[in-house]
Amino acid sequence: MNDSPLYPPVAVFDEGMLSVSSLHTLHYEQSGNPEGLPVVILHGGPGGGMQASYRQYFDAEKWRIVQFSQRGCGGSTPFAELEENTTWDLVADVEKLREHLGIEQWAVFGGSWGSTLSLAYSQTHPQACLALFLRGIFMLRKKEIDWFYQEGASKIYPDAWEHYLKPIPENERDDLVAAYHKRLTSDDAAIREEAALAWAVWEASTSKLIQDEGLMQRFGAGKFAQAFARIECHYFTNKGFMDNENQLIDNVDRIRHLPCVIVQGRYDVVCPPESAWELHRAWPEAAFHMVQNAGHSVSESGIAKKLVQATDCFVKNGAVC
Ligand code: STX
Repeated sequence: MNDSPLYPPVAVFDEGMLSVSSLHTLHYEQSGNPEGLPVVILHGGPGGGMQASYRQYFDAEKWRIVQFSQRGCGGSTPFAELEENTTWDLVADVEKLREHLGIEQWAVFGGSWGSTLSLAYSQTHPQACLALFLRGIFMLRKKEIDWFYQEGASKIYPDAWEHYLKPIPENERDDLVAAYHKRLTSDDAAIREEAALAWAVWEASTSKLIQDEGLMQRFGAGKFAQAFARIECHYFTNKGFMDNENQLIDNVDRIRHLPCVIVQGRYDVVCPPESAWELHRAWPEAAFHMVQNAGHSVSESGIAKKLVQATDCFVKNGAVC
């Protein structure tokens, strides 16, 4: 019996590489119905890369699903590149892709860092957006970074935390993001790789309500960690390239007219519910779902169910639920 809330796997009908600067080229894919309602999927990290499974949150007969891998990750090139890689570069890239595909307006779907980028993009280009589907809210503020990379999540996962601390000598542990940044940008590939692996496995160890060994292995395999860890740490070191800490909350008024749904796992240790709650308070018109039996991951069934329900509602009725 298949009780997954997700739609079945969806085939790609168009794929390409879009040059967005003299340095960066993005890999994108379109799936679903070419005549359907357009949606762009913004993946997490930053540096996580697009996944085929993200398409399964949409009815492929009704949606024109657009995905791409953000600068420096997935199939985008150059791999793990930090130059010309900022929040505002990515916001401009989303617009370049929309124009390249001849789409007037689209819905925006993003979780975790994808929610950060969805807010930054829609607040910069509200006229291009139809609706927002947000999950595992992350606004890249100091308290959010500190909780996960310095002290907080450490108390819930002390065992995984030991592995995260391992590459960093004791005398550098008062600023772990800075200590990691130094190693992730080292000229020595072995130092970069050790740090990237420990950083990525920490996130994989804490992403689900029930720890998933398979996810830990996937985050630790191949080149994934190099892009994920380097790009995340680069963004966090630079405070997300925001003008101020509360920018994404303060600018909610720019997007408040848009239908929006916020889905949050109660036991999300990577992006704790406080941020989703603050966004909900700043934007009470947005539908808000606290999923009681879920952590951070988009694949957890309670989260997936609410997201599929929301995309179904919007494509049928033009409203979120
Ligand atoms: N970063 C969390 C985030 O955006 C703080 C994220 N965590 N895991 C992911 O993204 C992927 C599943 C996309 C790798």
